[in-house]
Amino acid sequence: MRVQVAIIGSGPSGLLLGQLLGKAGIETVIVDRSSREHILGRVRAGVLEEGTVALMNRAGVAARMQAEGLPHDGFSLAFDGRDHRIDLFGLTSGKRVMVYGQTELTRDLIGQREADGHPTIYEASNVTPHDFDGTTPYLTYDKDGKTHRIDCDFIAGCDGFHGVSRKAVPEKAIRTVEKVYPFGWLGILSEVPPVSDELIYANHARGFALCSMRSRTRSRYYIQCALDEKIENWSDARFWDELRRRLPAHHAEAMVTGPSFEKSIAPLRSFVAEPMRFGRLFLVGDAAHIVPPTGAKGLNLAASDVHYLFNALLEHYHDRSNAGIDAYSVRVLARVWKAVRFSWWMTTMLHRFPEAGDFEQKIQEAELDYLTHSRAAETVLAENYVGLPY
Ligand code: RFL
Ligand code: PHB
Repeated sequence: MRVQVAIIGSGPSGLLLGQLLGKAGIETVIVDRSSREHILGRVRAGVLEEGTVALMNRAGVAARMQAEGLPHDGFSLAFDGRDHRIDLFGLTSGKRVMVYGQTELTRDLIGQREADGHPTIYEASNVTPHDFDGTTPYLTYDKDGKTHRIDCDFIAGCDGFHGVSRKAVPEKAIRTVEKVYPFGWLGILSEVPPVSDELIYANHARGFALCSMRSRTRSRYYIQCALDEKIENWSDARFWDELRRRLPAHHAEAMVTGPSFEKSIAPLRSFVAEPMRFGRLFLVGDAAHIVPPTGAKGLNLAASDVHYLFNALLEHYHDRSNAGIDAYSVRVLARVWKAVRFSWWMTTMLHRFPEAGDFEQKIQEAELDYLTHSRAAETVLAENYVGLPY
């Protein structure tokens, strides 16, 4: 098989890139190690920046998101028993975010790819990129007892943090920077109406809590937990009790509870690999960078990477210019590092760190107090939360 762009990974970055390229007449194949069912069943992010929404529109897959997604103009910072609303819309001259689950976005992209007849190979093992430092790169993978080969012009490594693309790069050619946080998030999904119309990010002595949603009837809630916490120790009743204790009383009293149908623990880390291009191999999304979920940036960064790579490939194929390809890594990393900084800052401001002493605690309180009394400080938060421009 031969295509112009071979994409490793059928997550949001691989699918969105494939869809944009397909619409522009550039041939792709997507190769993923997981099954279609597994990919459609993953529960992850929920908040889309306007840039991500615009890319979904450009890819021609925005109809259901526009109909069912929930535009949000603000969110609450809850601490000291009260709410402080961050007026995203007012602070950013009219920008907002869209609450729409990554699971739904993935479903829309896979549905459109299938309708358009572009190929995806699921359950491929030993996917390996070859010769990307020369002019004739190719991928190999095993399936049905055979090894297959895909020749291509470029390889997009959209295969997440645990993928093969980053690992295929010689160690001396890549630099990684990492920070692991001393806690995780325990999250549930439940078919109950959200406690509030807007998201609530809560700082509490017992630990951080987040009230999010997937629709007007489906809630997504998270609590900060210890890294060695075991999911079996968290009955639904224990989760609801702990969540209520971390929220201001009026929210705790209004909370509707019910059985959870998804429950998982995710560790928190910041990670960046530099550069993000190696000859004809590009790293995209989680394959190159991870942020803690507190700023809702992971999926949105994957989308902005796709924006830069798509435009670079368009320039290559349509304008015969490699300027965008040569600039890809520098452009992407400039935006990535600002989101890494913002996600770290939100995480630091809102979580309880096990090793924090009186000094760290007082600084955190001062940070929240400043934020709630300075429009300039609120504007910085809002501008980053809705997403820096690209
Ligand atoms: P993905 O979504 O991880 O997709 C990668 C795809 O590559 C495939 N793959 C391979 N294929 C072939 N060969 C291999 N060796 C392969 N290894 C992996 C995988 O099967 C998969 O289909 O990366 P992508 O597309 O870059 O998208 C990034 C986003 O998924 C990610 O940034 C966010 O979901 C991060 N994230 C969250 N972000 C938020 O903004 N808010 C959240 O609440 C939030 N929660 C989460 C998250 C990420 C999580 N992960 C990665 C474990 C919760 C979790 C649990
Ligand atoms: C989610 O809805 O899953 C979600 C929302 C906001 C975040 C993180 C996760 O910051």
